[in-house]
Amino acid sequence: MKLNKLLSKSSDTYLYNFDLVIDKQILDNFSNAKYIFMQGSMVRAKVFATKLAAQILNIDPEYFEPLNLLPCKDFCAYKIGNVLSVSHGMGNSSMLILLHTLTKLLHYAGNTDLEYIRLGTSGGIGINPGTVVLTNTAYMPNLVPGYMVSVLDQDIIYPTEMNKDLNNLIIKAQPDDLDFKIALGNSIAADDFYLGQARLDGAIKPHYDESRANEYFTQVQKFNILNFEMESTSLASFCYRAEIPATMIAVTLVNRLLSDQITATPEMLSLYSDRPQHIALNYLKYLDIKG
Ligand code: R2B
Ligand code: URA
Repeated sequence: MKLNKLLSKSSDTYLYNFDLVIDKQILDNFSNAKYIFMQGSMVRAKVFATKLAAQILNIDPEYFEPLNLLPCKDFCAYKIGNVLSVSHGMGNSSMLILLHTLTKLLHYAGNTDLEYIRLGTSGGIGINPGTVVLTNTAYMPNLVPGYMVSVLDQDIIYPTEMNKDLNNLIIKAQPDDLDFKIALGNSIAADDFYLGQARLDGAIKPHYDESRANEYFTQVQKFNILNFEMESTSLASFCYRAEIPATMIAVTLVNRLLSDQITATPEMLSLYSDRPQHIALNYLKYLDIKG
């Protein structure tokens, strides 16, 4: 892990975005962490914490309610053994706030060896809904691999490669009889669900028509880009720079070559959304995590 050398536990005592005053109890709560799983929604982060307790620590869910370690309204964090289940909100800006704040907290709590994995949903490109994509490299919508940030008066593009060894290990950890497909490919993180993802059904009129959107999809597929979502570029570039192994496991809810709208039933959507968690649990069981 390679962090800002100017970080100082003694002067950085209040984490604004977590509304958290750092004291000994808080540092104890976040010590001995290794595997950090991030999801957009707070509900899903809690559901995953319950599954972790049941399947990794053999705790009967009937007698266990996961405890949210954060007092704020915007993010939540549950710790089960050395696994953290946190929420990151929607979009790169929310993800970046979470990444900076959580990484500082974990650093102050004495953790030196971390892995960050986003479990998410996405729009598939040329693959069947329900397929789960592990990301190799995150792209911007303009098909540049990297993440452009405007800092001071400069635009800087940072690398966005996810960790290859981590991806391979996650795939190796899956049983042969998994009843859905996993694909390794690239992802686009857009700043928007609609025009940023080449949809035609947003509230404002796009400057492109269907045939131009289809040309774009043809280009996208040449880069082995398999899905659209909204956080992979910030996650990949942050972790690349911080030297934290990271990846994204995102299920696809729709095949964007066939539809803009997500038409799967609530039952199917719920089944699909469980899949990244299922893959993560297989990975942790393979590693024989006891916490
Ligand atoms: C996937 O789903 C959300 C948008 O609906 C966004 O957080 C993402 O990356
Ligand atoms: N999340 C996205 O960002 N896009 C989709 O199409 C589905 C989920």
